[in-house]
Amino acid sequence: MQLGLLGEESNEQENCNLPVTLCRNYLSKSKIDLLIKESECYDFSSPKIKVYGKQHYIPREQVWYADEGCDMLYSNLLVSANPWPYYLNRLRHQLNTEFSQNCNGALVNRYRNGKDSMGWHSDDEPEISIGTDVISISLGASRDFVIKHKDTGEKESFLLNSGDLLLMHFPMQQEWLHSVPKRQQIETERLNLTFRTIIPNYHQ
Ligand SMILES: O=C(O)CCC(=O)C(=O)O
Repeated sequence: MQLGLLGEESNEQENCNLPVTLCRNYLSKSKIDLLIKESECYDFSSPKIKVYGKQHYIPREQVWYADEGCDMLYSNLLVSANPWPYYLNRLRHQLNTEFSQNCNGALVNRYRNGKDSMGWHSDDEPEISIGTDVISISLGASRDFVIKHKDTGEKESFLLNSGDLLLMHFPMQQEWLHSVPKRQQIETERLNLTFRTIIPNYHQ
């Protein structure tokens, strides 16, 4: 397990006892702008999910882009694979090459402002291929990303800025929870792209 801090100019990697690698400024300004522009055409929605027996809208918007057959069950909702947008797909191929992954889907989360959030959870859906990493890219407003160990309660927080990349290494999802807490003072939007490897046709 490791925490790596990779800057654009240095390939230094710091090893701590945490299951993530953080690459600061992974994306250039022009790539960030292209992805944000493209996201204006993404088919976002804010589905209702059941929490303690009551229906609530999720406190953010999301959309799932993936290869055919890579549908995902998310918060008990079956989300069909939407065909890849051009720049998101190019980024997926770049990440797969650079990080030796085989990601075939990306969940795009839109936090409209600091009132939007993501509660404690793990990306441990059964259709996620065992042994794979989840690659997370941040665009727009900076937000805290917090991880908490399921047994010890140990917590770490990372401020994720536009262009940063965070790798969540296997088996982090089995051992840790993560969340993006509300930050009332933030008025601008953040996008998060999480690239995952799904077992094709798992839900068919
Ligand atoms: O927005 C983030 O940084 C985290 C997103 C996340 O937790 C998820 O997609 O499962």
